[in-house]
Amino acid sequence: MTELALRIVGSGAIGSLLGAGAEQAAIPYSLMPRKNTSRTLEVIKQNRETVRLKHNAPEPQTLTEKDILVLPLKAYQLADAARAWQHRLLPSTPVLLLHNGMGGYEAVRQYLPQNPLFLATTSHAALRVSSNCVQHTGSGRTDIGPAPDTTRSEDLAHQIVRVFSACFAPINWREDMLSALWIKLTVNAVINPLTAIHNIPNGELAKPEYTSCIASVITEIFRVMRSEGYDISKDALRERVYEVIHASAANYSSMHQDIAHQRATEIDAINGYVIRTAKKKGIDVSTNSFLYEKVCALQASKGVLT
Ligand code: KPL
Repeated sequence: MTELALRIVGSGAIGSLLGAGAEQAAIPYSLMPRKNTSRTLEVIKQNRETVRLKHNAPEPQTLTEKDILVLPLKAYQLADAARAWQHRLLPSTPVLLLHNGMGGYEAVRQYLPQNPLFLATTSHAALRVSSNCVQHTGSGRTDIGPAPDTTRSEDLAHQIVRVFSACFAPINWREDMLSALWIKLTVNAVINPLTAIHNIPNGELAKPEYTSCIASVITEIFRVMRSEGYDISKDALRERVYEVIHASAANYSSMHQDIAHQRATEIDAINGYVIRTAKKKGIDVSTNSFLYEKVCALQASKGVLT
């Protein structure tokens, strides 16, 4: 059986890491930067091995069901990417979203109403260390599964698991991806704004001075999740948050990096999503709102246009 070919949009840290995995596993792929660029790209793996990526390799004009369009982008870039690609996909071309925060699949759906859509979240960590080099800074796991409105195809699910297990292991197939995304949202809603606001690596958040703020963000999201029908305990959410704080202690979060490089952050898709969902249910999320306002003010002070 032929492998699905990975058509990866953008050349961000996670997209590059995926490309490096495909290169090593001899899986057909192309890495398609959003802006035209001729630079080469290297990925330094955790064992210090350097993988050189086929950058700007010729890409097919139309993607078929033998391709999977992978969008490892910022949440706010997804709608534009889907609009740009809509005329180059067949209705049967599968599309995979890999981003922080929530709301991505609704944004993509307006342009790709029929395509089988898959959602993923990863705890692999990678960092762009220079304009042409990405480093894999932390091993993790990737949850993948269908979007809620995508009808189940056993064959496609197997193909996706096979190809991603070969280049981005370990893979955990989940039918309930929204629940996995809410848990990751909680992790990001704690770590990302606090590390950006206080200009600290993730591990500093284990210090007692952050305990009560972290507890409050988690309690608020727990209430919102419950109101949305998710059956999870506050302890399980807290455990996951601290697990990631410890596992990624030396890393700087993506929001910290965005602020440091004067880029727009994903605050709208993270704490902003919590606030919008809470508002519909009349739930108080004042700590999430406080962090949201702080990050917006930081962005404005750096002259970032959103
Ligand atoms: O996803 C992340 C991010 O930085 O965006 C975490 C898990 C917080 C790791 O840094």
